Amino acid sequence: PPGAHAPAFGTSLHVRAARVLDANWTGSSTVPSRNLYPHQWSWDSAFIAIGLRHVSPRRAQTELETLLAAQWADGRVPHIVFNPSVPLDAYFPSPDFWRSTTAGRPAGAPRTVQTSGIVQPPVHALAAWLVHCADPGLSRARGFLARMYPRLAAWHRYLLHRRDLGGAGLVSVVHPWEQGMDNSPCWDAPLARIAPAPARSFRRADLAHGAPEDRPTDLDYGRYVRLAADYRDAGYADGGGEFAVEDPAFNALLIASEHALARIAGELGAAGTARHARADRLTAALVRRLWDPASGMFLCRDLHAGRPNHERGVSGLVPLILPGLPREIAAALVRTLCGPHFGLGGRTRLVPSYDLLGEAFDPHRYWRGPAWFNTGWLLERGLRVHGERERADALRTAVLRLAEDTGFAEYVDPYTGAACGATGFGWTAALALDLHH
Ligand code: 9YW
Repeated sequence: PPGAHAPAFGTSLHVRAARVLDANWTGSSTVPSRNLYPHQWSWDSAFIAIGLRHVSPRRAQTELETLLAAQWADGRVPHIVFNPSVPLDAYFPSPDFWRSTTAGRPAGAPRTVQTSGIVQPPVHALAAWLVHCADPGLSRARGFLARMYPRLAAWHRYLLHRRDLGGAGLVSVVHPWEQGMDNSPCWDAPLARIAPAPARSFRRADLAHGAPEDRPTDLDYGRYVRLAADYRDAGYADGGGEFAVEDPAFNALLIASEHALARIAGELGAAGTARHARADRLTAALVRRLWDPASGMFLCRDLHAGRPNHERGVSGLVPLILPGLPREIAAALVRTLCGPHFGLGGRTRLVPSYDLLGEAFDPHRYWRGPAWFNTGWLLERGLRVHGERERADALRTAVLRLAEDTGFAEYVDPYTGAACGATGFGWTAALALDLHH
């Protein structure tokens, strides 16, 4: 049980995690990492708010309010909101790359803040609901959900209407950065078609803070830059790009958030039934389109290739968070999670981001093998939702131990638990805090 070691390190975990969140707080939002990522990131903020609600429900509300204040008129929530007081060369690509406030403010980008033009997974409605639940009195007094609801609804509308590029009801990402698992081997095939931007045409900032062998390669970056520049040059209009992928985690998070939005509507006195029904239809589309019985998990679908991609990424297990998943699919996902490809309860300390037996597996390189705490948190939740209490408890213990032992690392070697990337990482601290409560 969680309480088993709580007296010894329980208090200190709370205090240490809260300290990380304090150190990363800018006054209106929380940076993922002071050195590596000195701005506000979209899905990071959602995860951070989920943990922050245990320290300060007020700050957790502000976190989401700040992000949604940077929403574009077409409904998209940008993946980065730039902090104007941070020097331009601290992170690449910087505002002068995205040009959101120049060139006629494409797609209704906000006037007063600079943002990127791509998106990240829609964890926000789920986060808003959980933040509300932490202190409903404060939330009601501040009209938190009433102010969030129209923005969250417009965000989901953007995704469901502008991003249904495959016409099957699911949302597509148009850049690997949108899905959030930047250099996952799932993107190797769709990225191979993209002509990389010349290395001399841009300067990476990440290598100044991260070990090169833990980060994406220069060739990956060339392709990221080309795709993002093409999207920008098309005025951020959707539908014409060379990269379009239906991803299981992105869509599962949208579905979970649609269910949360239904609850938010209920709290505001409206009926949530239509939203729950839509979430159920999306779940059915997810199963129809991305479920692969042979591998016992969900796969990405590359729209340009017109077929599923057979690389096994942890993204394909994330739909376990959905309570409405057919029983036999949930059972198969649990088997896959605990089998040789992902090793839960076996040889690994935390769930890897990619197939342990995959050809591209690398225990240190970013999303090509290392274990991340946000996916650990999501799978813990999924196991619990589907009645796998013992496994959920074990995963929870592993997340808490590793988060604390590594100083809240960005990601870890799934076998040894050794820290990789940044330490004092926002969502690691926040999600450990959440699991601790
Ligand atoms: C980068 C901030 C972001 C995360 C992404 C992660 C990484 C940015 O950091 O991307 O420069 O590599 O891949 O999921 O939101 O923590």
